[in-house]
Amino acid sequence: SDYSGEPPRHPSLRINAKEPFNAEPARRDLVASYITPVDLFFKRNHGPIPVLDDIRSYYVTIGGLAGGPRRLSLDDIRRLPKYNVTATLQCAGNRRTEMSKSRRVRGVGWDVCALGNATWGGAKLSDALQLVGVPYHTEITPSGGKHVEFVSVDQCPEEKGGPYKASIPLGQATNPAADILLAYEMNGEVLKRDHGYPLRAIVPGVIGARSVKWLDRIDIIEEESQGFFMQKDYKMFPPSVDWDNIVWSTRKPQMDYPVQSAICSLEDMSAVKPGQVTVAGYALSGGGRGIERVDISPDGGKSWLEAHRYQKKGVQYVAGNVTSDKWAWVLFKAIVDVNSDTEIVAKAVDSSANVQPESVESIWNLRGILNTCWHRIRLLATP
Ligand code: MTE
Ligand code: MO
Repeated sequence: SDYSGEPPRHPSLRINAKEPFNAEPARRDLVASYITPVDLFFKRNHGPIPVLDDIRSYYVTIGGLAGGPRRLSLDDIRRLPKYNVTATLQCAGNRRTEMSKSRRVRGVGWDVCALGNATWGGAKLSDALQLVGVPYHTEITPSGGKHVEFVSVDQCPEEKGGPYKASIPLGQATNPAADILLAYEMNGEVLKRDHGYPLRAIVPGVIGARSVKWLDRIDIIEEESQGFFMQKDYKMFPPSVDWDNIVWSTRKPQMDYPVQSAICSLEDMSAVKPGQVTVAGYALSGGGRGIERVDISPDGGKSWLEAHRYQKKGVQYVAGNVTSDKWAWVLFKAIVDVNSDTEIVAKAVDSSANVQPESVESIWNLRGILNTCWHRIRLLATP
């Protein structure tokens, strides 16, 4: 693979793999703003960043239609109604390093910052499909199409099957309320090369792996995508399955992500002066389920207090039973008293009352995805 055309990156990013480029921001940087700046947004790649020189000749091909394929230029897509959707994109591998400490897993190691919250600008996929003759709320086309496959122009290594691909059900793709975008902007700017320039899919509430960057084709197909990252990766296996007994076909590709939270104001095993300590971080859930509550324990899970949550720019706290914006994270904050060495814990509850699991062992899986266990920070009180 050729990595000579990679774009410049922010020097403060923590690099987890260089080629392909995988990096995340520092914990404190991540929660410094409600909307994650593009420079600090995590970057998750499986191959080189494609070099697309002439954008005037760029188009995305929509295949699997009754009347043959249609090409949509960027102008065609910009002429559709524009939506700005604030959605958190989270890699299924977020917090993998921590899972690997319990029992080794395979994959790029990530701390707790393989996610970011951005305002994505673009056309709705449902509108683009309607434009080419697939109406809203279509579950199956007359010719039997049931899935929408996104195909990228990027070239993943040969063993990963060439261009990056993923699919979602047609019913979701043609549902305007699912807010799936063909995005050409991120935080009000033209999408950067690292994040899919000139056009990417954004599938809110679903693991980042399905939000395909650098779109080449959108195909309506009968079966779900046979791409490597749908069939041989990003599946959640039980703790009993390891590399010697895995049968990939026994599990479905992961779609929605579960409820998650992490503390970002503190590093594990750090020393603090006895007294008040700020516990701040993020919480989010998948499938459009908002965050109902974030619980913080100052003593390893014996007692709990509820954190303040906020969702908009600045500090607009949402109290009690106000439901949160369904595709976007909430940031939280609590002040706890620390007088001796202790363990601070965070766990979130979503709008369906799903709670993060207590132990990492109970959700261990060989690929190290979806580590959503209680987030623990050990603190050493040093006067
Ligand atoms: N799309 C393409 N074409 N190639 C990729 O490697 N990585 C996926 C997804 N889309 C990927 C892709 C994964 S696993 C994630 S988590 C997100 O993009 C990351 O998006 P970001 O780099 O914009 O943060
Ligand atoms: Mo990912």
